[in-house]
Amino acid sequence: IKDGWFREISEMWPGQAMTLRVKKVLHHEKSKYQDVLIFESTDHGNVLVLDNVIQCVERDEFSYQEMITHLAMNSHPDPKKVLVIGGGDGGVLREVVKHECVEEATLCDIDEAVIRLSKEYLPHMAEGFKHPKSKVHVGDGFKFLDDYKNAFDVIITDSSDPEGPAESLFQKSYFQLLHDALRPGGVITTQAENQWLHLPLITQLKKDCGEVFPVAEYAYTTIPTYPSGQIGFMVCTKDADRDVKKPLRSWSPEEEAKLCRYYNAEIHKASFVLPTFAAKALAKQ
Ligand code: AAT
Repeated sequence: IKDGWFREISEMWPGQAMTLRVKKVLHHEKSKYQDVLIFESTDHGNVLVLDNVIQCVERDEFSYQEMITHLAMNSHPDPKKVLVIGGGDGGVLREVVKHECVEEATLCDIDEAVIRLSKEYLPHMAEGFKHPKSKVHVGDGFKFLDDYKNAFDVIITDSSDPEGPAESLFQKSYFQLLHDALRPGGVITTQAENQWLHLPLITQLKKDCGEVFPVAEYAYTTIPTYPSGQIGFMVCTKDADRDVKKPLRSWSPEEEAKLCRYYNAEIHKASFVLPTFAAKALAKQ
């Protein structure tokens, strides 16, 4: 923070930086795994920052949390057991439990500080923790998954960027663990970065996922406070005949408008339509 502005400077997006004006620093600590900063911004609500990278901003978080969740949930016919890896703010959990078919939603984040501080400073996201179907485990997602085979219908990896504790969550061996932890017909989504900045990484992710899953597609959402204003997801399933680009289940338009502010059945389909430069790069995989 310099002169009252937070700047998100990182080699992961060279020569550019999102800048937000700070009203007040709410909390700052070094947890066991990362530097955790929470501040109130002048115009965008409260902001969670890990190792100087913006993780969520109250004003636009719903775009990311809804899309990473409902792209997976609505590509499964009847998700009952759901796992979230990362997502310590609780926002994805909040979205998962909107689906009444869910019987159990487990979250595994590596950093207890993120969970503890989100409950205090990001209550609208952390409400996901309060739901009777929610369970929390603090630990490394890679290690956690290794203990589960044939156990979940949907697994959502809401992880930070590959530099830091989330590095292993971008490896091919991780996608194999995800695959094996799914029940037949299971679906995963993972945080899969930005087309403008990380096309080589996305190309690799699509290749790795495509070797593990019979269906592996890239979709994206718009979000002003993530680098370059967009972030993508790998959406994969074990079911070779499933078309994840079309929602298998959907709410009525009235319900949808009550439950979601970004996701709808039309944007589910649209989110897989890529600009030509990205489509070309990914088509090779
Ligand atoms: N919904 C908020 C968006 C995030 S949060 C990423 C979470 O992943 C953090 O809470 C972090 O503690 C957790 N995490 C990191 N590594 C691991 C791991 N190995 N196992 C389990 N959880 C982990 C993502 C923001 C994306 C930013 C885009 N620039």
